[in-house]
Amino acid sequence: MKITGVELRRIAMPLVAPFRTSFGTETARDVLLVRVVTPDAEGWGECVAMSEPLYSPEYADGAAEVIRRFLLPALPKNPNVHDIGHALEPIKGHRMAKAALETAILDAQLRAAGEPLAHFLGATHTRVPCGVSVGIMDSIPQLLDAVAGYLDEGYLRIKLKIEPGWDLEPVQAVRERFGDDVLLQVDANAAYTLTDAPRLAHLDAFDLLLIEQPLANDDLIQHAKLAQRLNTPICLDESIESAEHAAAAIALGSCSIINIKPGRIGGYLEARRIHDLCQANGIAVWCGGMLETGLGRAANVALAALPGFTLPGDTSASRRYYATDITEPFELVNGHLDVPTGPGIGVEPIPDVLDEVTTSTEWITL
Ligand code: NPG
Repeated sequence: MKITGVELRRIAMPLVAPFRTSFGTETARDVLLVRVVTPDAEGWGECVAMSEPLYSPEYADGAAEVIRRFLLPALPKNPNVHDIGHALEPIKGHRMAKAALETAILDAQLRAAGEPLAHFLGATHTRVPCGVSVGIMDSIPQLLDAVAGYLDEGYLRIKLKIEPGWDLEPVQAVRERFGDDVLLQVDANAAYTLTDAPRLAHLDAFDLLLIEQPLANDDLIQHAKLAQRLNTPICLDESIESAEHAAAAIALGSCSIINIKPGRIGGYLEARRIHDLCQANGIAVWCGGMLETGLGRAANVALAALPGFTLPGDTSASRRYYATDITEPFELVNGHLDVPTGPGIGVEPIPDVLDEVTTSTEWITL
């Protein structure tokens, strides 16, 4: 498939409410979009890098630079999506930048062939169960109000962001107010060390689905030690950047669940490899999110429809984050999102809305 050129577009998307995690507070999402143009079709990829390297070493300006300076020149002349990972291999890291470019090419290729992404990936469901991620709040009453609102909207699972100083009390308050039937999990974004094991063990009393990424990204051994001291299953997110990392974590006993974020681990083909590996090893997976617009959300929902995704994902409705999405909004129906059925990722940006939020565009002829 010949690529005529690539557009790098930056958009600024205000969030409906600040989103606080152990690594910072977001009030708006600065997103890099990649549009690949071929004679037959166009394809979109959303880069999940944030504007600052606080969650991972990658950041949006850096991703744009890596794409224009290193990834585009490394592409084969007529790339097929299956060759891209190999062609980009010599460039180390930068998995968010690689994922955005590969997804745009995959989308263009599938649109040209008339094939939906969900079909290409091997999806077995037509809708996916949805959870919601709830940020750190200023007070417990504020948190309880937020959780009540999400449960009213129909979310099937609640994930609470935690950090030292905001962990046992909010979890206990949510359990007391909403009962033991609510599917509940926590996400520490690497905010603890192994010396916190006694405190984290108190979470066992609350029958959580999982605790996500309690320790630092490269602490696979420490996670394995922590797993022996907790009854709550450990789920890894930041630690898993590839299928190789997943294999190491499984072999070491560092986790029993993995959060797959395609935009962070190099794209949907690598995401499927991790899914297949986990399925073969009896490890449950679920689909994470990074505040994607409708473009990234559409592709995540397609992935979440694969058979090994047995836990609800952070595949929330568009309005969880954005008053106006750049695509038709994803809406919750009985706690589920429908998997798009159109060719490629199955959704398009709405031109006027996209123009309104665009802060810059750059065209690169190939
Ligand atoms: O629903 O899209 C979503 C966000 C879910 O909590 C969520 N994402 O650590 O998993 C995370 C967190 C995140 C958001 C991480 C943005 C990095 C950037």
